Amino acid sequence: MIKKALITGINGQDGSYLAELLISKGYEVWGVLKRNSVAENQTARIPNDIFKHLKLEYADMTDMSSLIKVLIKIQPDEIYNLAAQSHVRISFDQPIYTANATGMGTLNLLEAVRLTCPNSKIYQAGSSEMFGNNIDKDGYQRETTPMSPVSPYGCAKVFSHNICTNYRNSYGMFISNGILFNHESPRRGTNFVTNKVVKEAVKIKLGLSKNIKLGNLDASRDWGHAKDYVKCMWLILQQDKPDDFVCSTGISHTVKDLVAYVFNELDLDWTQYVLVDKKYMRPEELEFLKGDCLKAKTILGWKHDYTFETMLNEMITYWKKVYEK
Ligand code: F7E
Repeated sequence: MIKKALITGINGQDGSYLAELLISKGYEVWGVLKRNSVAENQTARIPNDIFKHLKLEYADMTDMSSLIKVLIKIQPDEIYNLAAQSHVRISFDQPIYTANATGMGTLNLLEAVRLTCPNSKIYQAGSSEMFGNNIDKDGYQRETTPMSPVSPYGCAKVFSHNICTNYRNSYGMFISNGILFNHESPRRGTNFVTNKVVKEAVKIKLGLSKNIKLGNLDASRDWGHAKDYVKCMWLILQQDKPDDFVCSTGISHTVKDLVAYVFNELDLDWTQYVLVDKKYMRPEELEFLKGDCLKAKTILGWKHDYTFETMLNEMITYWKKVYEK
């Protein structure tokens, strides 16, 4: 029988790659879309060849009735909860909206599933932002590392993580938490640091811009490719029992390393073009992330196809194509 999957946040970077993966595996893929005043933006990141296979419905994580309506109609085998206000710095500007969409939204979904289709398997998109500045003695964060978030977004994700574990234990529902470290691609929003740096560096190279303004250059992140990470999400739901898994590369680079690599690939000296602007700093910064994904590798058999360098090279090629036109 054909499996049915429902993706919340299908128009995001991860939603679009996950939809592609599930379609290639023969799933019937449903997505929920949040209404956007520019209709084209609702599906902007979904390539045309994928779009024609999708079944899309309007729903919003803050509106449980809309979720119930969609779940009654679809009765999905697997649900991937990727919807969120996912920008950490913006979560300081819109903390209540972030708590509602990213935190309470998960509880709305869990209740809707419990009432309408309690046997559906649920994947919850957790984040390394949940750890805050906690690091284990060996320098890594892993499933057992305590969580002390340092942003409204991180706090909302911790609520979602905990309520998912609570529903799993209380009601015997199949709910698994992914704990995903930063993951990027050409489809990443250009207000996240990787795609912002690549896009602006390519514009500088082509004479279309003079400089780039950034925030904290010393923060260090564990950056992987979104295409690799959606494979991990799928594997998590193919297990016999629900569990929690870190998904990371185990390598950390500073923002400065990222900038230096991208500008160097374009034969530019980054120190000539990068300005620091307080506007892009966070009131409280998460300084260092490096994830240990041994559990995912061992139990799920998950592995990466991309490195930090091949991922950034793909992004550089993408933006060159856009601007060289
Ligand atoms: O920042 C620094 C910034 O916004 C990375 C989301 O997917 O990953 C993402 O959250 C670092 C931070 O990602 C700029 O201060 C410097 O230290 O690309 P980002 P993020 O905040 O780590 C986690 C795992 C998620 O779950 C989130 O949803 O880069 N940084 N200058 C800057 N960041 C931005 N955005 N813009 C700058 O100009």
